[in-house]
Amino acid sequence: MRHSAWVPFLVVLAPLACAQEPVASPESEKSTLRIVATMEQGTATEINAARATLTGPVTQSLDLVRTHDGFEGLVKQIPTGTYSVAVEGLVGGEADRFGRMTGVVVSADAPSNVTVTLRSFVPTVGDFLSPSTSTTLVVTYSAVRLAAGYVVELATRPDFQTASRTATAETTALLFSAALGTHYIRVRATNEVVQLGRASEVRSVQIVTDQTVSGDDAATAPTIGVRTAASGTYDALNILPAGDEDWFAIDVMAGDSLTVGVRSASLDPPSTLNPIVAVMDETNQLVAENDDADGTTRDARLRTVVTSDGTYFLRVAGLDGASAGHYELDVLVVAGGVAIVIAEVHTTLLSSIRDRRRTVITTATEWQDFWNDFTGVIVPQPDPPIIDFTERMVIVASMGERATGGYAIAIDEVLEGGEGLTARVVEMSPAPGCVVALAITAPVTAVVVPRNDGTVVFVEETRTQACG
Ligand SMILES: [Ca+2]
Ligand SMILES: [Ca+2]
Repeated sequence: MRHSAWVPFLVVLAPLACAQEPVASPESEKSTLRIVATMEQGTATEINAARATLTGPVTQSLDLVRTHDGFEGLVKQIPTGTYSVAVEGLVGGEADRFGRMTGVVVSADAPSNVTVTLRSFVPTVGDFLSPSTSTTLVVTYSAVRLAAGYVVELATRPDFQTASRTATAETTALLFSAALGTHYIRVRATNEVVQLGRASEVRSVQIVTDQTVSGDDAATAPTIGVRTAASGTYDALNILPAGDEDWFAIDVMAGDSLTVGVRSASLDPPSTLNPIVAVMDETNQLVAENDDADGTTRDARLRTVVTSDGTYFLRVAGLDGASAGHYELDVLVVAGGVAIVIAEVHTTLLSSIRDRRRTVITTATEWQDFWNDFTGVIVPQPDPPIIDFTERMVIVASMGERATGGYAIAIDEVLEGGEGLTARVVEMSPAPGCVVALAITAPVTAVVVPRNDGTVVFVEETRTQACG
């Protein structure tokens, strides 16, 4: 007798279900609320369903029914009190429109009414640069009324299978991808009622590989220039995928100074790449290598003076072959020469020289004029150091007026060779977020060197100083 075995089971279940029903307190009053949802004028999408969510003394959801110009529904027997009424206009089950009325009073005296206007809940995605060499994509989209946040979906397939989702409260999102090719992006709005609104139109962007030609090793490295002609910024480069190496060749002569910088963290927006840069000689022996230029950045930077004529190689890679992203390569070749002895250095942060200068002083009169400005804020002014201008001259670099402390300038090297001298000027600025003195500064440096009647070439370098 199979049936008889089920009977006792049902008998036991029924009383339990009854006991779990909420028991209304006898004194609470009940009333009825009529919800009307109307469309904002000019909205084109056809809404095929609408759902209302009440929050207040009770929380309740109900599907509304279509009327000739909108949707409506009746909520009966709800406790009196103040409610918030949210209505989602649905397309294919997803919220295409949204509206909300707060402070809706349901009283016992008469049936209450609320009208909620439904407005678009779908963001519009802005433009990208396409094609892009950037593995960091900046996506912007329109703000949606009553949205608490946005979910940005990035996928390599138009059906958004295996999409990555980025949630943010902003109308700009930073997305990262380690893949090449077409990427698809769409955005959804979200709030306390709508978990994921209807998706925006899908936009696509191409991530392409290096636009500046690079090689994979010494044998395939393209020559980017001969000596000073190699100097410049090479952009639109990627280490992609992780493990990629970019190689460049450069022809130099013994004594040439070579500065190589790889910018990634300091790009705007910053790249995900943590670069390392290396210089190899003709026989592939490592000459110099750098991971981080200093403690404040992941950018790589090195400087070396090459010791033989011929081809040298620059290699850019991600740290431990693990990171990927785009970067810009700065190359600076200063034609050879011998570092000369700097006899004296005079430096101040508090001059009265408010402009940016690069000058050479060759007479005592010019020196006296300069000294007046150099010591401009000191009372009484000290006399200028005596310089024999038949034997020596002064190279001056000023940074110009700055609104705070934290800035400094130096001439860290003077090379002799070719047509005259090359002075390397380093301008230092405080790292973002550093606490700096609130005082106007005007950094100046002057170096005294052996007289040279050739030209003086200034080579510029900028650095960010760590806080402290
Ligand atoms: Ca590459
Ligand atoms: Ca690094």
